Amino acid sequence: MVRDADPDLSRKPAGPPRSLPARLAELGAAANRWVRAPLPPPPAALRRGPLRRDAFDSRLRSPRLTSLLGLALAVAFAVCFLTGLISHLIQHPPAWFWWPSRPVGLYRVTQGLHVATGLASVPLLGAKLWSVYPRLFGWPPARTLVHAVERAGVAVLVAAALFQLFSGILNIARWYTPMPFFFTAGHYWSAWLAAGALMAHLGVKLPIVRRALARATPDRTRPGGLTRRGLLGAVGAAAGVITLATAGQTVAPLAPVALLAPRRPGTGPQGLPVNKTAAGAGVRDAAFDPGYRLTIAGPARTVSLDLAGLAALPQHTVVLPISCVEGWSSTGTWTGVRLRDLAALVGVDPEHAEAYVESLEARGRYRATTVPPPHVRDPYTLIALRLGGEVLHPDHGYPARLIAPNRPGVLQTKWVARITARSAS
Ligand SMILES: Nc1nc2c(c(=O)[nH]1)N[C@H]1C(S)=C(S)[C@@H](COP(=O)(O)O)O[C@H]1N2
Ligand SMILES: [Mo]
Repeated sequence: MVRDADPDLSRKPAGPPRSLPARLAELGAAANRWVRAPLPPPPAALRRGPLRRDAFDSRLRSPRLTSLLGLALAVAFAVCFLTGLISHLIQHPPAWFWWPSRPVGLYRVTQGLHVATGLASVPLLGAKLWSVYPRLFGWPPARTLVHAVERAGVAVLVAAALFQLFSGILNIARWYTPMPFFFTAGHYWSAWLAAGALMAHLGVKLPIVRRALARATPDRTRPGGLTRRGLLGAVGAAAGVITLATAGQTVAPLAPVALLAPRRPGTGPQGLPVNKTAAGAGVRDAAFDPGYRLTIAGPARTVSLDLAGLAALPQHTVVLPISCVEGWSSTGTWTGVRLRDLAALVGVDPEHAEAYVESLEARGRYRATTVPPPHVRDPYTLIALRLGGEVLHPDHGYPARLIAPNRPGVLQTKWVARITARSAS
């Protein structure tokens, strides 16, 4: 290959010495030529099986098909990433992060979208990978260094995307055996990997996508065979069926057709699903112990209340959902004591208070939680004693559980034993 008009680096420059920026520009140009230089071809003897020329002859595959699937997938991934990020930030809030307590069902919507877009991505990703997988056997495997780096980026993207979908589905199914790592951390960091690789991939492919979508290329599929429209319709239908068969876990009217959802609203004791039971948490004895007291500690005093003492405080009733990170949600009618009243009881101004709520549960990741000021202040935030008019079922947190508006289920601590209130300002 002849390269024209490139300055010959070996020749001494004529005239005054060049500036540093000029030298850097030359170095950059040389590096650019080097990484784009053709790599030596691999031995031709390896060119067998799927690596042989024209091993894949489906005429259904085209840049247009791949672009359409890729765009749908990019939208689904973007919604899934952003809603997942919100959920992560609520659970691990950095100092700058602020999440409101209203609207009460906002988290139910964002997390419902997170799980729905993740599940709809399964057929989209499957079809997208099918539309490009012959490239896996492209020859030569890497034309230039740049090409090799781009392919490595695609490998990271595919691996991270598959990992996200598989780990998310395993978490929905609560099947942790195949995941010998902490799901939340793995799912979170791999999401950044997928997002970064996706941005790079989009940057590289955007010109191709634009070209493929600019003009309506004729569908050159064989007569009588599956058409592009047919394939896209089937993929869309698959995504639709998956969504319909799972959305009922959070959209109550769809519950009867939620055949793929492991948890559904209205099921379980007192009409509410249960993730961890009282027996599973090892709190049955402590919960039914007549010596049970709820301890509220504050800067002014510490108060211990038995069940009669709690029942003697002003009671309030609110209608709030439990919105699990796994995508299911269910509305309950809760009655109990306002957390803000308990903060005031121990000498903390409830308008600017933070509360640390601990469970009878001795171990377990979700045995304690911090309730931030917007939620302590909110009159809907209760230490609930009753659900649907009845005394709390043991599996729903008897004798007392936290229920707050617009919060992930994992932060709605059950079997509350101790509350520490402090001023947040
Ligand atoms: N102490 C304690 N509280 C807990 C949990 C837990 O494991 N331990 N699980 C949480 C999770 S993940 C959810 S979704 C809700 C479910 O509440 P429910 O069982 O009353 O529906 O409780 C939360 N409260
Ligand atoms: Mo949950």
